[in-house]
Amino acid sequence: MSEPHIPAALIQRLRSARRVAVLTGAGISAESGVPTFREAQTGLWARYNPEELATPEAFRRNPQLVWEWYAWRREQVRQTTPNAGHLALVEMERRIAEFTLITQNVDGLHRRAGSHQILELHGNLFRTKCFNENRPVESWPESTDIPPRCPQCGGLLRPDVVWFGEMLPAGVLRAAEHAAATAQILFSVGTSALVYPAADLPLTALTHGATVVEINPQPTPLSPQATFCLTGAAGVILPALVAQTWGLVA
Ligand code: BV8
Repeated sequence: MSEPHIPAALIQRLRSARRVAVLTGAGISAESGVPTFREAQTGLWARYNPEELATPEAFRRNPQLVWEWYAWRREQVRQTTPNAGHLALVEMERRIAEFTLITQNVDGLHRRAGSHQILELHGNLFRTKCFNENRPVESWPESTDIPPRCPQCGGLLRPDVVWFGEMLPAGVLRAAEHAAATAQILFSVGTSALVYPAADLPLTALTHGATVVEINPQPTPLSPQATFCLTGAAGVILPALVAQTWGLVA
């Protein structure tokens, strides 16, 4: 399949850009085999809607079910590897003076790919915290309890992710808003642009005069406002963008 054509105007802007921000969603991990957030869940989890499971209410109602859903997702992610889309962003970070990678994903694949300047808006599957004290817990005694208990207070442990209805980590969100407000180019990659406040970030970039580039196989609510819409998979378009901008072999 021939390499996708990237508009020359975008290549010129990216070649001369000093400040670039990238917002990624579940779509960038799709080619690694991690199902996107709104795709039907597989097997045991098919009958659950992620938006109903990813809430504090669901955890209070059935902590074991929610803990086991995240344990299943951790296991799924452990068996995947970063894909060409993640790796293209690692190369972009090397090429841009001030680069910020803002991700909604909790799978940790950007860090495993080699990205450094990462803002995890919604936390990380592989970090655990105490539901009562709301502070990270690195380890806890082996036990058959599901969820396991906090070694300090005996409360339930939970994944250190941001659930629907929960506030995003304030410092991370502030840094993401600053990156979006000061970027010359903001890429929105693999996100349905439905979840807030993350979905506000490309609009913040637009109101500050940035070029906003959407990379997604389907249109989203952001598409009509984006400066450029590159339709397709992140794992195909991002390597082509890097190759055509900086002359690398894709
Ligand atoms: C908050 C962690 C303040 C957990 C996630 C009414 C009442 C209460 C709240 C709200 C409300 N209205 C709005 C809100 C706010 C709410 C919200 O936005 N709801 C939405 C559903 C309307 N947001 C919140 O609650 C946030 N907190 O606002 O606090 C507050 C507090 C109380 C009351 C009001 C406000 C917290 C949001 C964070 C939720 N946690 N994840 C977990 O993962 O288990 S969000 C979850 O959705 C994932 O992180 C995911 O990243 C994110 C967004 O989804 P996407 O990444 O976009 O994934 P999706 O599947 O949707 O799309 C994938 C895209 O990829 C598709 O477009 C597809 O075409 C594309 N794709 C597919 N293949 C590829 C591809 N792209 C590229 N390449 C491919 N190969």
